[in-house]
Amino acid sequence: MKKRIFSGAQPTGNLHIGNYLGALKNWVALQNEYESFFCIVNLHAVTVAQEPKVLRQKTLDLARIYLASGIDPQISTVYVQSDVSEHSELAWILNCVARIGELERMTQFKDKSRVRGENVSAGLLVYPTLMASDILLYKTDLVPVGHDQKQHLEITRDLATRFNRDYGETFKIPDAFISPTGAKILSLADAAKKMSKSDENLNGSIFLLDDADIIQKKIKRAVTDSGTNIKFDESRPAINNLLTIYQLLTGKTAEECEANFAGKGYGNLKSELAETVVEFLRPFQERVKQIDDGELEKILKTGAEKARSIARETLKTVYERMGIVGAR
Ligand code: AQP
Repeated sequence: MKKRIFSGAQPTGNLHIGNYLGALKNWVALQNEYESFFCIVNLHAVTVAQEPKVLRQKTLDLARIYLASGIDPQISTVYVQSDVSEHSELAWILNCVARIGELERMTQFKDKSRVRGENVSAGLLVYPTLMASDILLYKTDLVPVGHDQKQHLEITRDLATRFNRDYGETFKIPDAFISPTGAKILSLADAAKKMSKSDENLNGSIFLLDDADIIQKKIKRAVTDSGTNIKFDESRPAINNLLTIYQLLTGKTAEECEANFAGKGYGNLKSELAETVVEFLRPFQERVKQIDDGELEKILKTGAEKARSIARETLKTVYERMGIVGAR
């Protein structure tokens, strides 16, 4: 029996090259080795207000992006989170297992609630319990995510362990898969921040659907530093970041990348990187356009049916263990 992976992305804003390099690229690489579940987590998206029409559209657009990235629906299960109501049902149970204090300590909650002040939904606080449900329903072995989700994986493990202790062995304890390179792609405009969909400064992110002209402008404007040589060096995050994107898209080794830019200036790095990104995204964007609506609907329906059959079994065990029985 193959081991299982689960992962997902939110249909909020536009996916950027950080989402691709930190998550989707690894999903594609792992899908042959693992039984894979890739979810469009639209219920996570509504932890902050979304325009209904836009959310509906972005949900389908994100499914197209999964497929264009190389997720193969013949071997992987691709579905929308709200189509499998067991995610919400288990989230309620885990809300009752989680402690308010541990949820309040989550960095993502602290960061996002600081920006929103009074206007913070209870959903944002319990975001990690919904994420834990996503993962635990499938008895997931491995969760490929970017570095920003590491803490949410840890709380998932804690909740599963606590439930198992209190109600008997039920959940598999999942491991995070965080790639050593690309798990935290930084903003091109501010190397102190990660590249982010919700960043108001659009120059910080290369979106997967940006056109060639915009990509070139954004990379040309990217912040650098006062040094001159082009080497991987974590103490020079801006250059390190540009080189990392270049390395991951070309598949070259770190030594090959450094040799390629030996004796060259930042201008060369930027123009070669821009060309690399444009050449990578051109066929990707073509594939996005070619995905047929009817075909997509079928893939998501089949995916939801498969996911539901597994999720239902896990939830049944959870209810039995807890003594939750109804009249039907
Ligand atoms: N900058 C990043 N570098 C590497 N990986 C990243 N991920 C996000 N940002 C980076 C990974 O992408 C996957 C899907 O992310 P998500 O849709 O759950 O959104 P997020 O983690 O909340 O990050 P975003 O894209 O920046 O969105 P906002 O701005 O809305 O918070 C995850 O595996 C994530 O780790």
